[in-house]
Amino acid sequence: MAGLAATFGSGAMTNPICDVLKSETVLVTGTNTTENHPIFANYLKEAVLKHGTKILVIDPRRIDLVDYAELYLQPRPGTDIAWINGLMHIIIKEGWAAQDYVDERCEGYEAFAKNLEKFTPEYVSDITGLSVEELYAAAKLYGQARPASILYAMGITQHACGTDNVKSLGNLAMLCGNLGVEGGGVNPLRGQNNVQGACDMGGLPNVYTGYQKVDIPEVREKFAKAWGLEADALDDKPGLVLTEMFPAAAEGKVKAMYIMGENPLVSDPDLTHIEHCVEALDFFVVQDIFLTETALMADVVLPGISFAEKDGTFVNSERVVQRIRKALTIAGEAREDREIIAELSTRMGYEMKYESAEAIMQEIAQVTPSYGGISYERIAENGLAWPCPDSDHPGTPILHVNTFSRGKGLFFAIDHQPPVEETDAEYPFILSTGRVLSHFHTGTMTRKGEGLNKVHPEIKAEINPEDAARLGVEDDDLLAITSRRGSIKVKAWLSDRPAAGVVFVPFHFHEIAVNRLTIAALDPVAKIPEYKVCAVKVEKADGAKNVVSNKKPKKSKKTKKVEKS
Ligand SMILES: Nc1nc2c(c(=O)[nH]1)N[C@H]1C(S)=C(S)[C@@H](COP(=O)(O)OP(=O)(O)OC[C@H]3O[C@@H](n4cnc5c(=O)[nH]c(N)nc54)[C@H](O)[C@@H]3O)O[C@H]1N2
Ligand SMILES: Nc1nc2c(c(=O)[nH]1)N[C@H]1C(S)=C(S)[C@@H](COP(=O)(O)OP(=O)(O)OC[C@H]3O[C@@H](n4cnc5c(=O)[nH]c(N)nc54)[C@H](O)[C@@H]3O)O[C@H]1N2
Ligand SMILES: [Mo]
Repeated sequence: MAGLAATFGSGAMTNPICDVLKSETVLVTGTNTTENHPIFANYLKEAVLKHGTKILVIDPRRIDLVDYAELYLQPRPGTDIAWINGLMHIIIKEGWAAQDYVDERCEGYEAFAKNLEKFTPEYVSDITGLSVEELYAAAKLYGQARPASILYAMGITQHACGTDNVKSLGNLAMLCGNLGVEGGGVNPLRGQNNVQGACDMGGLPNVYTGYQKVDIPEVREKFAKAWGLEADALDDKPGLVLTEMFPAAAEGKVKAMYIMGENPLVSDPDLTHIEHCVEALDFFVVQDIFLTETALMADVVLPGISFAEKDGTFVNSERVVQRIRKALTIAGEAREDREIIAELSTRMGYEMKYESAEAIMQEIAQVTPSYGGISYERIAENGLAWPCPDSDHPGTPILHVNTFSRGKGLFFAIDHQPPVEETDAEYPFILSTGRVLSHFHTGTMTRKGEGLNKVHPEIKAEINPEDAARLGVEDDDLLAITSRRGSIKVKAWLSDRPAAGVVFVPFHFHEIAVNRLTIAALDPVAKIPEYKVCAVKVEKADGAKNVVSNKKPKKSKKTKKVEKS
């Protein structure tokens, strides 16, 4: 969001999902689409098979979508700025850039173009491991196509230079005039089912709903008025993001924490450090639908209920606000998240009462310009894409048509930045982490599904056969993978998906917690951790082959009282 907002003025997917059917080329990078966005991947396959779309995959791991690709490039992890700059260097030199579009709609071009001069194919080849020929072929495939779309996900963002990676993709799309057009765009595939909605609703430390900034006095006054408060009652200082809160807890600057629908004791980087941070808290509340690893450390657990048991809306990746409807009623003491929040607020002295989820949507529409025209009535059948400012507005499937949200699109001059932790003689492998199709994140939900556990009962480390041969390791042998921060044991899966020198481990299983190894190096703007690159050593481990169980972790001593969930 930070990268796209700086470049275009708005940090969301620019085009609808089905637009890839109209693209001449789709650049797919840092998204393992078939496993993590399988519905979207179906559109990509349809585009290739029925509409002549060409797919260019650039990913350090040979993902399944490569089977549908016109061209596949396998760069070293953490070298995206270099190859993107390299492609743009070639595109300008070959005259494939959309100069009229650039002159008319963008700014900052000169400094940007100057910076590209040194990114010659040879220089880029040195950094990325890609050949000069590969770089030319990729530049041609994207650079000559109109319209061309870019899809990306965590392989681009989860780096200490994640924001700059995103800005670089923005540069590339602007240079070729691919914004504000059907079949074009820069499209971040959002992750959690409603992460777009959570962001839209101000689930960020610096904005209210619809990205209205807390440091703008008129915005604060408007919200104060809507909530019946004094004009100056609301704080003008942005808060902390998740990855800043934990270190702040260790320093005693954050004393209490209330976590809702997040399991950071499995999902955050450098877990051993996170545990220390949580132990330093005076008071810790967790609101979840299951008793998670994180909930086990809490002073108080507030049991919530799942998506299937409540009314509301989810906003999908393409900004479409859609209804979800209550399908189940389950007896018990668990309550809707919104009811718990309202009740807490009321007990803390600010009475909050909403009769229904719909009443909340009415308030959202009143205080949020981009949601002004969204109502349950209008989205009863089909959703609406924001911005949708009033009740006659049809919604906005494509952003930045005619003009960018910020006026002109802004080019940035960006330099290659190596990963924070590079390999060396002691830690010679790059560790990359991510997901598999059958499991979701920390497994709280998917690991309770019998079918999914049959399909994917355990987690394995993908290792290139060349490395495995050197280590004397065969399929299912136990590996010890160690970083400067911790060590795990995990079975080997010999696979040519990762290149030699790279191992890939999913983070889904708490008992093989790969986040013991990952580094909490943060992007300076977005504060996203560098989950995709750290240095490890890989050894063949002795002893029994790894046995995976579903047993709950031991209760932490700190747990005082845990409500039945
Ligand atoms: N089945 C399933 N689906 C999910 C999820 C899940 O847990 N399970 N989680 C959801 C969530 S919240 C998210 S955020 C999305 C994530 O969706 P993805 O981002 O697709 O998920 P990852 O598995 O993290 O894959 C990242 C991709 O980036 C590549 N990559 C790694 N390092 C680099 C690099 O340096 N440069 C580039 N260009 N690529 C790199 C990896 O090889 C991989 O193909 O998935 C969502 N969908
Ligand atoms: N090594 C490594 N680590 C990563 C990543 C990676 O690629 N590599 N990816 C990162 C990314 S992109 C993400 S998004 C995070 C995900 O990390 P988390 O968000 O911590 O993981 P989830 O397992 O999705 O946790 C969601 C929690 O919400 C609960 N829940 C589900 N529905 C509801 C509800 O309606 N109400 C309430 N109150 N709770 C509910 C679930 O039981 C679960 O405990 O992981 C990050 N961590
Ligand atoms: Mo995510």
